[in-house]
Amino acid sequence: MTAAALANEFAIDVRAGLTERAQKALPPKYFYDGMGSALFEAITLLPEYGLTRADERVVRRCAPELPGWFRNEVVVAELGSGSGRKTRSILEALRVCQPALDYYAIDVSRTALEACRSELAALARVSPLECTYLQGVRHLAACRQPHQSLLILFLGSTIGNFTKAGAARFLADIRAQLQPDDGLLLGADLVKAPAILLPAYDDALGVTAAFNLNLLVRMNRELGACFEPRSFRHMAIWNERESAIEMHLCSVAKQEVAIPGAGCVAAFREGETIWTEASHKYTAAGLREMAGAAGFQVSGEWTDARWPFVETLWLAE
Ligand code: AVI
Repeated sequence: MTAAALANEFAIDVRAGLTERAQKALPPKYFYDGMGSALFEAITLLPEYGLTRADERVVRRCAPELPGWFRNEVVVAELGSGSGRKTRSILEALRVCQPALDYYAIDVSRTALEACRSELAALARVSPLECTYLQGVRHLAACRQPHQSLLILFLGSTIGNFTKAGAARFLADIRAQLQPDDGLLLGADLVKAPAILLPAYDDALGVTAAFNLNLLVRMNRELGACFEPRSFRHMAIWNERESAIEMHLCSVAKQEVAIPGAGCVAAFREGETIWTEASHKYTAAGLREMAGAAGFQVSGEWTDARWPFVETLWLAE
């Protein structure tokens, strides 16, 4: 997508999300501008947010077992390359039997792709694909050789930020591109007590609050909006029915905010919120059900004991 198309999509989503719905909402993908990506990196270091450390621990544990699941040469593709830090141990393990390794990083963010290339270039031939996840997988499925298996990495519980229906659709769409002997390694955060989850999304230092409020700053910068970040406060809520932590931006007063770049004015009641993210938490049984429904067979499961988090390997049947 060109920069102009991305800007236009942001304006359309802002207008629809802040003026046309009973519950105002913005898609979480807009968190990740330069500042948002830096704040997310800081979140991963917070004592309250154990998710990323758990993901890294489990990836390190399962990596040496991965080559045993594949008979063919493996081509690795990662959805949402991030910094590439977690991926190191997987590439190192695969290189033991396959010294010349191809790794495709799929991300819409050029900055993330560049960071990932410099982190992993010593371990594999790194090819960045600047496109959506599905476009990237479609492209690789079409141009891979018959003797190659695709191993798709979707780590960090990013699947949790999809709606339940969206996740099911997305996984089925990925499966439709794969062949028998291809695999998906999925990282997912597991359900745990709200007393642990709530501080993870509302930390004492206020880093997650800044990450959330940065959306307002982004609208000010990119759409000429007039948000006063201090007139909103960060909220994290545990939604028991959906097994999800929701993040909201709550208006502390009745106010109207002009957003010229989106061609609208957003009106807020005191206490009204913009819903900015849902982070779904799973059970191992729920994930197995999702795998079956999408047409995968669960082949391996590795769980972290300190912060319940699972890495699950699904093979295309
Ligand atoms: C990227 N994603 C898995 C994170 C999560 O935990 O849902 C994003 C995040 N939001 C607040 N803190 C971290």
